[in-house]
Order: sequence, then C-alpha cells, then structure tokens
Amino acid sequence: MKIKIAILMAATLAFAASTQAQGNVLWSDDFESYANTAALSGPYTQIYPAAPVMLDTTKGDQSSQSIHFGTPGANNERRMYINIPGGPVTPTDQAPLKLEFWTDLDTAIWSTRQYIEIRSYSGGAYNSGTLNQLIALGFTSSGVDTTRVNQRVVAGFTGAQWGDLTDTYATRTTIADPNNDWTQLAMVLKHNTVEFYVNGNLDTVQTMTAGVAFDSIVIGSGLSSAGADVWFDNIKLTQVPEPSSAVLALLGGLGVFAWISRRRQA
Ligand SMILES: [Ca+2]
Ligand SMILES: [Ca+2]
Repeated sequence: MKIKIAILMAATLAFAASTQAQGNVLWSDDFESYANTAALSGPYTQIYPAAPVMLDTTKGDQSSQSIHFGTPGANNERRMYINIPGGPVTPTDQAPLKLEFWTDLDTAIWSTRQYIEIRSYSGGAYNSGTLNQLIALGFTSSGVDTTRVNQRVVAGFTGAQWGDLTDTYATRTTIADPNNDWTQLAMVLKHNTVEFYVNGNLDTVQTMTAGVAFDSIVIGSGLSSAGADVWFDNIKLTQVPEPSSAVLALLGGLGVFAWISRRRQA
C-alpha cells in the first residue's frame, strides 16, 4: 500500500514537473506530415501563392523535412502565416508565451533576410485592424550587425526596433557551419518584456508594450534575401503555466493521495 502511494506521488510529481516544463502547446509543427509544398496551405496561408514558402524533403532538425526559402531575388515572395489556434493570447509574467524554432543557414552573408514573427492586431487575427505589436527573430540586413542573429520589437522597445543578439551563443557563421547542424532560437513574451534565447541560453532582453494579446505567427520576411538559403523546423508556440498553478495541482494531487491513503488504512 505505502509503495503504491509512493509510486503515485512520484508519478504526480513527475507529471507536475513535466507539465510545467512543457507548458500548454498552442501550435507546433515539425513539417514531417506534408507530402509537398502545396500541402503547407492546409494550416498556413501562403501570402504570395505564386512564390510560396517551400517544403524541404531532404533535411530537417533531427528529422527528414523542414521549410526553406531559396534565395529570393525580389520582394513579395515566400511568406506565410497562421492565426494562433484558439485565438489571441495575452502573455503575463506568470504565464509567458514562448515561440521557439530551429534554424539553419547554408552560408553566412549580410544580405540574408528571413525571420519568424509573432504579431498582435486590434482585430485579433493576421492583418485585421491595426498592428499593435510585432516581435521578430532571425536575420535582417540593414540597421543591424549582419554577422549576428537579429531581433525586432515594434512597440515599446528600448533603443531601436531592430537589434542584435550577442555573439555569445551563436552568430551567422556558427549557424552556417556545416559541422553545426541546427540552432534553436526562442522568444519568451511576458507582460512587458521579451527574452530572446539561443539553444536554451538567455541572450538578450528587450522591453515591449504591456498586456498585448498576440494572434498570429508569420514565417519568412517576404523580402529579397539573396545569398543564403534559410531553413526553419520544429516551430512551437507554448504558454508556460504559471508556477503557482503547477504547485496548486501538485498540492491537490498530494491531497487526493493522502485521502486515499487514510481511506484504505481505515
Ligand atoms: Ca522536421
Ligand atoms: Ca549549419
């Protein structure tokens, strides 16, 4: 009996820990399920259907497939979006919103312009009403250090809209290194700050306007991006549950087991 209860308690602890670590997944895509580029138009809307974001069936992050862009020589090519399933989400300090993805480059060059954005519109969906906020992470070519990974905050930023991550955890050169397969980038949105991570390491923190509800994810810049092909894989949007709710769930679980224990001993 005591062994069973101990096992149940251990399982509860493990579940609570994993729930807190993984969070509530709002959208994730490993791009393994698509037969071809046309199939991406199921969940995603290609903004420029004549020049869509492309499925790559020859490489992936610890997998077989990913998405890539070629090297667009003109604007208005290779960009797609998805509205967050379930509707807009407002991140807080207790329940941050995390957008993570893996990226690779075939070469490190200044003219690369591809990134992933999370957006907020007054109408609660992509391109609906006024753009309230836009956070981007990836690579751009002007007003930044073009040897680095770059980030953008459109409203409530400190300094400039576009900025650079440090060279501590990744540069375009390390990402393009063929011996380094893929690099993980992530943004964690809170009440009025956004944290940028590289391979799980906190690299840069930026301020943003407080209390904004985010509604859509945009993949690719839609701008000319000559020189380097860019790949993205394993895109995941998670709302990390607040620690207090995980603790409450844990305490609740322990309470139930204590009740079962007392009941069985009676
Ligand atoms: Ca994949
Ligand atoms: Ca690489």
